[in-house]
Amino acid sequence: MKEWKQFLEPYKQAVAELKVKFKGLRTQYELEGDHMPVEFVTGRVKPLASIYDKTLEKRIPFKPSAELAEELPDIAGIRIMCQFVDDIGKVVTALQNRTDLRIIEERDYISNKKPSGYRSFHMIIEYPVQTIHGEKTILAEIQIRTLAMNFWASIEHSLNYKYQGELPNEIRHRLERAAEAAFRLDEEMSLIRDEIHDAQQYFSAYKETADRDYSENTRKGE
Ligand code: 0O2
Ligand code: 0O2
Repeated sequence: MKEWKQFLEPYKQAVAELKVKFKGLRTQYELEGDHMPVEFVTGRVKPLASIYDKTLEKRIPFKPSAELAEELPDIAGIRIMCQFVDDIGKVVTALQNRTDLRIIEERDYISNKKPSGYRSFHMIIEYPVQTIHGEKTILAEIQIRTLAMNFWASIEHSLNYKYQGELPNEIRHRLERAAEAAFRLDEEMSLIRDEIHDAQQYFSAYKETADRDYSENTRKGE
C-alpha cells in the first residue's frame, strides 16, 4: 500500500497544482473584464479500484510501474467546464500557449462524438512535478466541455455504473436523444450568447456598485 501511496503522490500534487492554475485563468479573464470562458474546474486522482479495473481491461499487471503510468494517462484528471461551445476553443488555445505543460495528444469528441453520444475535448499532457528527489514528469488528462455536455456525461456515467456498462436498449436510445438535446441546447445558447454576455456585464457592474455602496455605508456606520 505504501508503494501505491508513493506512486500516486506526484499525481495528487499535479491535480492540486493544475486546479489552482486553471482556476487562476478565471480570475485573469475576470480582471480583464473579458467574457469568462472557464465556468469551473474539478479534478481527481483515479481511485485505486478504477485503476485496477483498467489494468484488467488493458491486460497489464496491477502494480505501480512505468508501464502502468504509460498505459493509463488519466491517473491525474482535470475537467474544465465552459458556458459555450466557443469557449472550449479559447481554453484549448490558452493551454496550447502555456509553457508549464506539454500537450502530447488531443482528441476532439465534439466534432466527432462517441457512439454513446459523448461530447468533450480531451488532451493528454506531460506535466513536471517537483519532488524531494527532483523533477518527475507525469501524464495527465484534461477534459474540456460545456455545462450541457458535463450534465449529460455525469448522468450517463452514473447509469453506466448502475447497469455495469450493460445499458438496456431503451435507456441507451433515450441517452442518445438526450445527447442530441444537450447539443441543441448548446447551439441555442450560443445563438443568444450576446444577450447573456450583456446581462453578465450588467450584473458585474451592478454588483460592483452595490459592494461600493455597502462598504461606504459601513464606514459611515450606517
Ligand atoms: P466556488 O466558490 O464554489 O466557485 P476544491 O479543492 O475545494 O477547490 P473540490 O473539493 O475538489 O474543489 O471540489 P470539486 O467538486 O472539484 O469542485 C470544484 C469547484 O467546482 C468548486 O468551486 C465547486 O463549487 C464547483 N462545482 C462543482 N460542481 C459544479 C456544478 O455543477 N456547477 C458549478 N457552477 N460549479 C460546480 P470552488 O472553486 O471551490 O469555489
Ligand atoms: P473515469 O475516471 O471513470 O472518467 P480508448 O477507447 O481506450 O482509446 P480511453 O482510454 O477510454 O479511449 O480514453 P477516452 O475515450 O479518450 O476517454 C476516457 C475518459 O473520457 C473516460 O474515462 C471518461 O471520463 C470519458 N468518457 C469517454 N467516453 C465516455 C462516454 O461515453 N461517457 C462518459 N460519461 N464518459 C466518457 P474513464 O476511463 O471512463 O474513467
